[in-house]
Amino acid sequence: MEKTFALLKPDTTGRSLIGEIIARIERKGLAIAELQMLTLDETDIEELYAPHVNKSFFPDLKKFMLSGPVVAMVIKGDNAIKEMRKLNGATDPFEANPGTIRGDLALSKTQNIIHSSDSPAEAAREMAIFFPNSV
Ligand code: FUP
Repeated sequence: MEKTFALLKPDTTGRSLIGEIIARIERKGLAIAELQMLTLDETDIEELYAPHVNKSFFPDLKKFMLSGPVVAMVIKGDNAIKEMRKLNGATDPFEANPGTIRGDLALSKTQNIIHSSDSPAEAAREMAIFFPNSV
């Protein structure tokens, strides 16, 4: 059984879409193995987005990620990493297909509802940040 890390962003909590997103994940057959609602600080954001800290969009991304509570989760199931990426859809909601979380529910490349790990190495790294006892 593979595990991945996912994070519902401040637009999800602000728009009361937590249930909508978790329902989609569960309907697919994936299981929520760990879940925590929290407000990130700057260090959390810099750790989570370590590969992006020097990108031009990072200041706006950081401001958005600080703007409200998030829901951190460990998600478990066959091919969980790739299945979650398919459920999410493309990073830019304009490119994301209808039927995906971002395609159905978002308009902005920054405010795009959900993050999930893109590889086994990133899944392990990101789970260790938020759920150090579960890895
Ligand atoms: P994803 O793995 O689909 O979340 O996307 P990336 O790792 O490419 O991007 C990380 C985060 O940076 C995305 F959630 C959204 C944000 N981002 C922007 O805000 N602007 C951009 O131009 C690209 C990415």
